[in-house]
Amino acid sequence: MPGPLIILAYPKIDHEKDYVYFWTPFSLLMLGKALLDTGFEVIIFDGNQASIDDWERLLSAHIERAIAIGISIMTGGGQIGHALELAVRAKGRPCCPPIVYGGPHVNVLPGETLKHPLVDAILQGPGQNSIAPFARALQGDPELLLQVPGLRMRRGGMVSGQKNTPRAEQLGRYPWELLDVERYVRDDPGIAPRTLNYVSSQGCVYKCRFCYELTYEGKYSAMPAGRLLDDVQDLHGRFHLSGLKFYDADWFINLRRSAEFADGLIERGIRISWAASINPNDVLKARKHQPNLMKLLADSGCSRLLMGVESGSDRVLSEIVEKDISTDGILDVAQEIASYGIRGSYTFIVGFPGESEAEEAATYRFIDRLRRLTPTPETRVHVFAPYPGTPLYERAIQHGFCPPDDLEGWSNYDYYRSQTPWTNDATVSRAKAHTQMVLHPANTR
Ligand code: B12
Ligand code: SF4
Repeated sequence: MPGPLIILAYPKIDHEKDYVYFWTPFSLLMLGKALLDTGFEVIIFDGNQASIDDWERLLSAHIERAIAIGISIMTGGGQIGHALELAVRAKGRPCCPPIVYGGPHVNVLPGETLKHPLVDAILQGPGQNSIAPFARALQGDPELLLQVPGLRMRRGGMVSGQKNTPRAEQLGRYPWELLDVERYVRDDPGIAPRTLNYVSSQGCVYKCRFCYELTYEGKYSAMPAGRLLDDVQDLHGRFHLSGLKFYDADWFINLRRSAEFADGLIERGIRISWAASINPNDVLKARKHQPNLMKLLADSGCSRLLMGVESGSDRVLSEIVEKDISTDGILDVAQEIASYGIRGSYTFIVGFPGESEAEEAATYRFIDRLRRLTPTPETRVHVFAPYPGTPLYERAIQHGFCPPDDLEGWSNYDYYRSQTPWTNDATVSRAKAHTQMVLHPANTR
């Protein structure tokens, strides 16, 4: 007999037009796994795959036996607005259980989130640590709530749980049965026709000053290569995958794990194209500690590496971003990547607080230089948007940026539009003009 039910919702994200990539709600798969392992029943609603009418149907069929609804939110992309719409529909039902929110936005602005009348509780930090204790506490002694990691909840007065210590346990062996996986398999140009996304680590060790990974005590931990290989082998066979796109913040932090994974793909004969993100300093470190890494990656099917270059100005890189690398160093790394036939996918940010027009122009010149490499790299330019909790957010406020102060305000916030007084529509147009992605169909491996 199924246990008590938790409904987990990943609200829709309003993506830019013609966006070609695809995504899977890993946050909810991780929470789902923790709940299933402790005897709860779970339903996942993915707003990127289903409509608001589907949500209404789900509520009609299941809300009466649900003990909680969990909703994931990140800052921007309209996701918070869609989350509130899901909450309004649920609250309109007479038997709505408590609605708890988690995710990147909650991790950085827990107090502000909890102020909203449609929010009953928040769980800050990795939800795989907190969701099952929360569900258990809802069923039993309210005193148990005081032990739930990361909890803040209005119940009579304010109830606060313990601190949720970041650690990335329970990664992998995701409960794919909670999703219709075929709907997430995608022809990803630059990887392969049957590509699925995957997350194998949490956190980052670098300290780029605009990045969310610096917030909420971001700690790094990753699945060991062997376990990751077992999972990939299983997925490859089960869903006939030809491609894998890692969504880890930086997949290459542990160089030994990276080499073992690539080696393992070759040894086990898993023929798959794959892509992941890398910090340029990983490549420099690999030259010392894993000198054959790049060749191994290419031999194992790595077809694209995504790297945040951020700027073509050495002053911006060192004084504003703290990227710990110069433009010469980045060019050297990009040349190495290209020399193994791996396509670079390089992202940039313009409009940093204190960046001059000449420095922005240097970024565009640097992009032109990188695009002379073969294979021609993809380039994507974003306009700086200060994200709460990051060091550059504070600096942006000093430069005159006025942040939104409620959930609705944060919903329509992203880096495809000008968010600061020192950028404008022209900054956005220049950024778009230098964004060039590979859009032709993927090659089969
Ligand atoms: C994949 C991805 C996307 C996908 C979709 C997301 C998806 N389905 O997961 C796409 C490509 C659509 C996307 C878009 C954007 N993204 Co994005 N994305 C990511 C990425 C790379 C991976 C997300 C992921 O699966 N992580 C793994 C899971 C396990 O981690 P998690 O989501 O944080 O979940 C954990 C906790 O947060 C918590 N949790 C999460 N949900 C819930 C819910 C409950 C109830 C509970 C209790 C806990 C909980 O528990 C989870 C397990 O530990 C992350 C970076 C990263 N590596 O995390 C950025 C990230 C989430 N994106 C970010 C941003 C800013 C964006 C954009 C808004 C960028 C923009 N344009 O301005 C856009 C929005 C859309 C638009 N208009 O363009 C930021 C969010 C920062 C913030 N303050 O919210 C991140 C963190 C990147 C960064 N380092 O800055 N993104
Ligand atoms: S390397 Fe990437 S994920 Fe890590 S702090 Fe820098 S921008 Fe963020």
